[in-house]
Amino acid sequence: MWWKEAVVYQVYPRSFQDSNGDGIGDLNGITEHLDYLKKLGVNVIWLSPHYDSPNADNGYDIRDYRKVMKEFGTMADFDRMLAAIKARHMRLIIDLVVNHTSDEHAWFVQSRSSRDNPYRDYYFWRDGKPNPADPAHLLPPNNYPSYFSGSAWKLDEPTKQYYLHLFAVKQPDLNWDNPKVREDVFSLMKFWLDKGVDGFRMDVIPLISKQPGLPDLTPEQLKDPSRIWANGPHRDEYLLQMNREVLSKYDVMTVGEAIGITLEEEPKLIDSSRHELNLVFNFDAVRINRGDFYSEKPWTLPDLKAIYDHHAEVLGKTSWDTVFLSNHDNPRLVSNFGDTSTPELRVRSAKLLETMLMTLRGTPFVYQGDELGMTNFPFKQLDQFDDIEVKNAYKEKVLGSKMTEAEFIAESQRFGRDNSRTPMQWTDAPNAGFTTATARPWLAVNPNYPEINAAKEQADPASVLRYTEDLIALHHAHLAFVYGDYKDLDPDNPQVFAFTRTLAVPGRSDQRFMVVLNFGEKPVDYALPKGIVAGKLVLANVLGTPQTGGTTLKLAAWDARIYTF
Ligand code: TEU
Ligand code: CA
Repeated sequence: MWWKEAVVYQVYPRSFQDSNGDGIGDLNGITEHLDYLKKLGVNVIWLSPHYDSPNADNGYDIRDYRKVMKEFGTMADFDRMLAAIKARHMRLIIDLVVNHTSDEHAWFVQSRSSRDNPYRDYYFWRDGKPNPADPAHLLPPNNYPSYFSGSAWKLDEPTKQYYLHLFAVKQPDLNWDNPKVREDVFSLMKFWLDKGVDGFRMDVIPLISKQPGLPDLTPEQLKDPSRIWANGPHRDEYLLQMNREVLSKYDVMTVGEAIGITLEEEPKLIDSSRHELNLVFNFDAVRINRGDFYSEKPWTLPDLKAIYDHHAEVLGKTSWDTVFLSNHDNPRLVSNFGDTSTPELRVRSAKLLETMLMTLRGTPFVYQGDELGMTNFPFKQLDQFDDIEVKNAYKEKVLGSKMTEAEFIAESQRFGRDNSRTPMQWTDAPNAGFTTATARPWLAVNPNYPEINAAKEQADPASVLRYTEDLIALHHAHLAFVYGDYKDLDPDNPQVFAFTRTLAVPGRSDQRFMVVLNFGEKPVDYALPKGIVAGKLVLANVLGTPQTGGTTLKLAAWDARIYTF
C-alpha cells in the first residue's frame, strides 16, 4: 500500500512545459522536468488527461482512449516519459475520464448515426417531452441542469432524440448500465496498466450509475443535483466489478473524484473491506469558502478544523484519506486560503498552507506551481478566459441578466478554474520559460513571473520551493506523518490551528510531533493547552524562530512551526 506513504504531484500537461514552441505544454516537457520533481521529493505524479481530444474541456473530453493528444506528443513520447519516471523511482497515475466521452469518440459517432445502431445504447437517448405551450418545440426529457450551464440534454437532429450530457454538450454521458460499455472501459484501463502506469485518478466516478428512469429532480434536489447523480443504484456494483476484473490484478493506486458523496458515505467506496477504490477526494475543505457557483462564502478557522477533525473520526480506522486544497478546478492555493497582499505574507502564508497539507492525516496532493506560491491571474475581461465553464456561465448569467458583467468578472477572477491553469513559471525569461520567447502560450502567463519562478526560488534558501522540499523530506522521514494518530489540540481557537501526530514505534521511542499554525496576519502569544509543552523545533517558516518551544509561543503573522513534544 505504497500510496499511503506517497506524496502526489498533479501535472496539468497543457500548462507544465512546452518543448516545441507551439505554446502548448507537452509530454516531452514533463520529461525535461523530472529531476525538478525528484528534487522536490514527490514520488507519484498524477497526470491530467493526455488522451486524444478535441479539447472542449482541455482533455476531459476524450476522442480516443488509446491515443496521445497530438498537441502533447506521441505514444513513443509517453513511453519515454514513463520509463524516465520509473528510472527515478517515481510512479505515474493517469486520469481516467469514463463518465463521458467526447462527442467525437467513435462510439458516439456511431451512436448518434441512427436509432438502431449497435452503439445507440452506449449513451442515453430519450425523446423530448411534449410542450403544451409550444407544441412545435419539444422540451428536454427531464429537468437535469448541466454543470456547465443550461440543460443537460441536447437535441440531436439526425435522429430527433436528445442525449444526456451532465457536462459540456461535447461530453455525452456513457451508459454504464450497458455491459458492453463496462467491458470496453475495463479493456482500455488494462491497455494503460499493461504499459506500466501505476493507477488512476477517476474523474467524477460516482456519476456512472444513473437514476432508473431518469426522473425529474425535485426543487430540493435541484439545489445540489450531484447528491442524486452520485448515488445511483449500481455505482458500487460497477466499481466492484472494475476492481475484480481489472484493478485487483495490478499493484495500483486509485483515487476517485467523490463529487456528490458526503464524508459519511465515503467508506462505501474506500473502506479496505470493500474492494472498490483506495482513496477519494472530498471537497468539504477546498470548497469551504464557496457559495453558489463562484460566489464567496464566509468561513472560520474552527469550521476548517472541524472538517479535518471529522475526517479523522469518519476515516479513522479502515479508510485512508487524501489532503489537498487546490487542483486544476480551483483557485491557486495561496490566493484562495493565504494572503497575497504583500510579497512577504504571500511567501509566509504559502509555506504555512504547505505545512498543514504535509502534516495532516492522509496522502497529500500538491498541485503544480503551488510549491512556488504561484497566485491567481489578474483577469480583467472575458476574453482573457479560456475555460468552457466560465464562457458558458457568462452566457447564462450575464447575457441572461442574472448579474452584471463586472460582478461576473470579479467572481471568475476569484474562483475561475483558469487561475490554476496559467503556465508554470520556470524562469524570468519571456513567457516564464514555459515556451519560447516568441510563442503565444495557449493561456497567458501570470505577469508576476519575474518575481515568482522556479529558478529564482531554487537559488533562494528562504523560498516557498526550498521550504516545500524540506517539508516533503520531513514527511517521508517520519512515519508519524503517515500513520500517526491525529489530535486537534484546540478546536475552538479562532486563529491558531495546533495539532499533534504521534506514532508508537516498537523498540524505539515514540514519534511525537506538534504542528502550530497562526492562520492570519495578527501576531499572537499563544498559550498551549494545559499540560502541553512544545519541545525541539523541527521546522519553521519564520527565520530566527527559537530552537525550543515551551508553554507559550510568540507567533508572528502566518507563523508555522513543527515541534517535537
Ligand atoms: O470535475 C468535476 C467537477 O467537480 C466540476 O464540476 C467542478 O466542480 C467545477 O468545474 C468547479 O468549478 C471534473 C474535472 O476535474 C474537471 O476538470 C472537468 O471539467 C469535469 O470533471 C468534467 O470532466
Ligand atoms: Ca508543445
